[in-house]
Amino acid sequence: MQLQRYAGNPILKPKREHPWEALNVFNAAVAHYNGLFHMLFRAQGIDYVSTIGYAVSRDGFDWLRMDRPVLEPANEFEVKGVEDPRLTRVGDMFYMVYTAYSEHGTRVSLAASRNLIAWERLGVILPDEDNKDAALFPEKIGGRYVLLHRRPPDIWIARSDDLLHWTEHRVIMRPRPGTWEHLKIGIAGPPVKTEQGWLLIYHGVDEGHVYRLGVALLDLNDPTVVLKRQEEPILEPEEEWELYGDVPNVVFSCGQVMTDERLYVYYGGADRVLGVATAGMPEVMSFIRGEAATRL
Ligand code: BMA
Repeated sequence: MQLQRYAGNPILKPKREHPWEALNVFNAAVAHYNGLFHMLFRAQGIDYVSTIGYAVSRDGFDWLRMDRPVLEPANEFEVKGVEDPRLTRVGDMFYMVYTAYSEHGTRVSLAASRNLIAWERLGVILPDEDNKDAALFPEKIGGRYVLLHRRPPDIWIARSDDLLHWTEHRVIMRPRPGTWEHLKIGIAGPPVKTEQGWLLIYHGVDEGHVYRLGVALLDLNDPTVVLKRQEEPILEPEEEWELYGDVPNVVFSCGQVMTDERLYVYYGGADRVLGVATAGMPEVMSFIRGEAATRL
């Protein structure tokens, strides 16, 4: 499976007239709900403090954004920014898992909303450890909430009864040595449910610090089991705005949407702008159903 870039990329660029999003807009979470695409994106002004903005779209390509952030640093764990949102709808609530950044380091934090604009903080959910790249599954599995997170260099899973206290931490995927994901891996957006398993987009970093995207499939009932994992990346930096920006050679995703027709993967290019790349359902299904190109 390979992603095809949208010809109109980048879909979102920094806006000089708004200090909070004047320098970089990147790493976005996206949900398709009530016929609209809803985006939460990471924004930075020239002070490099990140906030989270909101944008909305009919088709997933043309976006209208709000002129103010929906989440700004608000406590001692967030002094240097709120970063890299991952958005999951569970029941009738939206949950945003994000990185709180401060002198304490990076902390996985959770906020909840009914309307995607007004967010209520539930706080740091993985305390006392540097962690990031976390997202909630959209439903309970075996009666418990499930979270993916990252203890470098691996992707981890954890379970909870109340979303606040997380136990049963286990590694589910490690980097494959000598490949495009040699140094470390972390999830992109939350897993997408299919009949054959949870589709997981993830990022990998090589020894030259190039960020690429890959794809895996996790067992529906036991997501610690990796059923498939494609050897080749599904997207790697090629365009000028992916090669040059604030951090060079980066395609980094925090979210995707799957409709009946296709998979839309939203990603930051070089930590400066936002793009989208897609795959048609036949291509997605050939990865999910196919035998080829799998080495765990
Ligand atoms: C990661 C995260 C991302 C960023 C990437 C590349 O550690 O901080 O937000 O896009 O590095 O700089």
